[in-house]
Amino acid sequence: MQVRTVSTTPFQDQKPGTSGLRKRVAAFRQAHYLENFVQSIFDTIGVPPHATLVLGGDGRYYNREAIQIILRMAAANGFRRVLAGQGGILSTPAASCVIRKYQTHGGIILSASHNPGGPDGDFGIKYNAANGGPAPEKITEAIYAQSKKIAHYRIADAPDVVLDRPGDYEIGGMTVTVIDPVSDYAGLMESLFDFAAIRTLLAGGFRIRFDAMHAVTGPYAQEIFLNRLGASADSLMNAVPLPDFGGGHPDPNLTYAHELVELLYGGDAPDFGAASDGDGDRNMILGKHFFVNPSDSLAILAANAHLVPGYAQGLAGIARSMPTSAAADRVAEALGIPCYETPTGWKFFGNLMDAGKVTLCGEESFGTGSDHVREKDGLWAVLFWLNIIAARRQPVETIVREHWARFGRNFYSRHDYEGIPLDAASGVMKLLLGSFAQLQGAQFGNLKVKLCDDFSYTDPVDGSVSTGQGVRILFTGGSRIVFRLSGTGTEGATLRVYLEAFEPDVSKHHLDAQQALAPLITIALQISGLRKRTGREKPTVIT
Ligand code: G16
Repeated sequence: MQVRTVSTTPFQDQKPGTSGLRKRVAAFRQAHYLENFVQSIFDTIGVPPHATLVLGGDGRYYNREAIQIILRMAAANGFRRVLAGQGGILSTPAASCVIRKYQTHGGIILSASHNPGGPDGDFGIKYNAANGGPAPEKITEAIYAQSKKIAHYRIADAPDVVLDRPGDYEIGGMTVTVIDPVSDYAGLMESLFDFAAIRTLLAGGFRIRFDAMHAVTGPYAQEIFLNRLGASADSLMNAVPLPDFGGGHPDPNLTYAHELVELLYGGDAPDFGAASDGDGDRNMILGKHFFVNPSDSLAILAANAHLVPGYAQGLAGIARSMPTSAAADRVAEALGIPCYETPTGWKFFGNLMDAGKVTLCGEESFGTGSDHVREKDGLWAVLFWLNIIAARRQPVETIVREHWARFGRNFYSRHDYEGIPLDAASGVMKLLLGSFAQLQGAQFGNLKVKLCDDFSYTDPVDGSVSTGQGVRILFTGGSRIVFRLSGTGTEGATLRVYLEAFEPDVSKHHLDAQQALAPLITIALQISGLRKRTGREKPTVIT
């Protein structure tokens, strides 16, 4: 094998965000851009003798080309084997599953998650460690530091590997094992959930609709829902993965999954609806004419986990990201288990799961998962819900309303201001950070500020500290407003405003969330001056 050492100069913008490096496809196609970042990963993690790497992506535009480059670089950097998904495909949770099952030296996942794809869309890359989870901050920081001083990368001169058939292929002395991307994952799902009960539910006329949004979960949903659970073919929509997601925005929320939302809110609606994102780690759950807020979803899964075979032995604990509502905290309290509050980003859950401190984790950003892998997992969440419904034989809405009646309702909403100028966004954050003294103890109508801070987190397992994780304005009585800048966008800045109010009174649970949160929305706009600074009258997305 001919290995070339190629001289290169650093790019200064390869800082991983909330979940890996995400940029426009055009940025990744610049000469040496992908290669520099991949070499920075290999230089940082080291390549022990006989190491195996997992490699796959969500199939978006540029996936195939990037896979071939990474294979040639893996061979040149001393990997003995790469497990690659057939066609270069692996959903993010399936990649995590494969890393863990085959105990590899981690894996590289190519995805920009819910961001649009295509030649003018986004691309992304991240390294997941040997536990199957996104590399923790100390590794991503080290990769970034390396990317700023990189001087050369290594790549083998070798032809493309055929990725379309499972089997072993040779590239420069390294074996590429092309694996079926679905089977390991589907087997894991079958080991956790009561497939027989779900099959009976579906056979009894319970109608579901799963929207794969032309992204990676299509083939997974086909195998699990149709082949293994006997759902009818019309249970799936947009199930053919496309490199540009059919021109859509593969983000399972009320705005971007509108096709599914219209069905579930229309006449003759199915009983259950769900959608997943570009790389299959997010989920949205809908009942007939009913939306399940992701924060509530985590709490409801936790409260009903005893009905699911894989979790019937009990939960060690629950973790949620800071902006996620405290609905799960109430369940943890009732179950007598701990609840951890981490910064945004699945990477913060890894240590807690590895240490056996938590079983379920969740985020307001449509992510839920458990210690079965080290990523959030869209189809897992859908199956968890179906298992609960099969056991309780109640509609989604009834399950949610009964949950609120028992635990109280955490009214919750997130307002996103997407694509605003960076200086306007940082101006808002700076203003808020400078207002703490003034806000502390301030009274707004019947709401009094109890505490404001810039959230920081000390990992209880390794003691690492993460600061600057979002501005919290906490009110007496449990209401709060959180301001945070997104770490996943590629264009300008996205300012997120998270709003939460706790309501124990069941007679008020029917209220619309925006209505219930109206006083907090007014305060948020007032104290941040965001309309003036951003020129935006309304959020781009409300969930
Ligand atoms: C990623 C992270 C999540 C995070 C989400 C939103 O999700 O894995 O942990 O909650 O981004 O982050 P932000 O608010 O910074 O945009 P995904 O699905 O994009 O990988």
